[in-house]
Amino acid sequence: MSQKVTLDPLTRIEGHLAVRLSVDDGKVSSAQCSGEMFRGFEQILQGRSPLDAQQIIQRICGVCPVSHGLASVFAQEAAYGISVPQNGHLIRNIILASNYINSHITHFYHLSALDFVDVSEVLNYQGKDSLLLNIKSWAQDEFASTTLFPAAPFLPQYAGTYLQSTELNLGVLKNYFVALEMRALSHQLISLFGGKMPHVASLVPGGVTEKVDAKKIAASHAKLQKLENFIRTSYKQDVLAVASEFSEYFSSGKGYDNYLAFEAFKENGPSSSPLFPEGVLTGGNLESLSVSAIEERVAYSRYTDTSNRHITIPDAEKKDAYSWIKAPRYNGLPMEVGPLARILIAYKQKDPATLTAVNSFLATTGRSLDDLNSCMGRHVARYLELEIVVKKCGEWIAALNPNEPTAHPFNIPRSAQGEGLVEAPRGALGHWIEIKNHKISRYECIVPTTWNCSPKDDAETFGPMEYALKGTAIADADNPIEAARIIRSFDPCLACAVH
Ligand code: NFE
Repeated sequence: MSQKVTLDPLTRIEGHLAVRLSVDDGKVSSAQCSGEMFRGFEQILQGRSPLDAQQIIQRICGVCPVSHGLASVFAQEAAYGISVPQNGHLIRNIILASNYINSHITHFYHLSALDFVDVSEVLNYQGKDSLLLNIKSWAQDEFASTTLFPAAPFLPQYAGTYLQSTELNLGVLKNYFVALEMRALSHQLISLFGGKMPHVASLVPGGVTEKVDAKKIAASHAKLQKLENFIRTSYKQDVLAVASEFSEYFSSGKGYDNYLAFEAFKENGPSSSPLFPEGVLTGGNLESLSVSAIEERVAYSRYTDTSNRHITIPDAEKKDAYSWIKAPRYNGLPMEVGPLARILIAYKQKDPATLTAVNSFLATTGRSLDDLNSCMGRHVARYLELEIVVKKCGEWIAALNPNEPTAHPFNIPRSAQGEGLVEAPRGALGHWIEIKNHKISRYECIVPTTWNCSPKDDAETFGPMEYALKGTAIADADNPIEAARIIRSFDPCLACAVH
């Protein structure tokens, strides 16, 4: 039997994503991912002062603005030929690390966990935990007024199987609420050096405008300690519980096994080594990255055929196009980007912290490295990298020096161009700026979710998420929870993807 299954809008992600599945005899035979709107940030920047760039471009997204701000100042620093003092690098790493913490916790608890957790178990809670009792009392009120529970914010939720044990369901549900406090804390940590969050105010070419003092250092340590504690206990426990009980998801949602990552978290400027290395991994073979091999294809994207990596001209009526997302390709190949790409590329390069984290996970769970290429592997990779990032963030805070500057001065040249590459929480992010007569003449971004949620290209090759959905068994076409779990494992952000 052939069926069409549409997830539109796919909820509990950022932005507007529609996924259309063809299902034959209960299995996905093909998938189409559509970014459902056009935004035009690249056009907005044309003709403006380059100094506006890092502020305006952060508005692409409220989830990962730090990454867009960083890519923009990196591109400008390359264009202006200026360097950044050590404090500037450290502060940028600290705010990016806090953004990872915020983003990964949000993704697991507030976007994905409801695919695995039966929140209605709280109605039968008999214990004394005050948070769970509060949730129970609210749930009973909701249930009484609508005869339906779960209710918002836990809806919409596809029906499916959930964690078996009451204890686990209630544990993750409780942490759903604790995670809200952690998200606030991570934003406060960013704000100490970023001025505010989302959309940090302090990022400028040459460094950051915020100064370092002993009070801020002490406050950052205190906030990070609470975050680290949550990550090492609750987040770890909950991810591993879901991974253990839904172990079949180590075999589904497998991608092309093609990964790409830029360098992430450099401590000391362009020549220093990063926390996570760049690279391209295809079928287990590691290559060094060549940015010139990145192209954007538009055969099925709503852009003119003349659009490419350097040009973006919308064409809403384009025949056969089904997405506002372009199709980035590396040497013609689709690439998965994100935490799994970072972890596998660092592992292949024998990065010591990554080797320890991954090997320890494999040893305690009996999984293989190949299992990580999966829906559940993406969740695990997110947790594994966060443990590494949060530890390193403490070292960056400790290395701040109140007696040293945080920014270097600069002049904007009449004409210049620059490239800014960064690893956002969801993966490889690139910004390219061109300046003529002191104004931006061209600005282009290639964004993580543009890679992952891209449509087919001119060679009819599916995007990474489209490919990962193929072959998925769908038990109930009215509740395609299996597909939703795979889609959410990529942590898609459509606001970013269409930018
Ligand atoms: Ni809008 Fe983002 C991250 C970037 S995703 S969340 O992470 O850049 O494409």
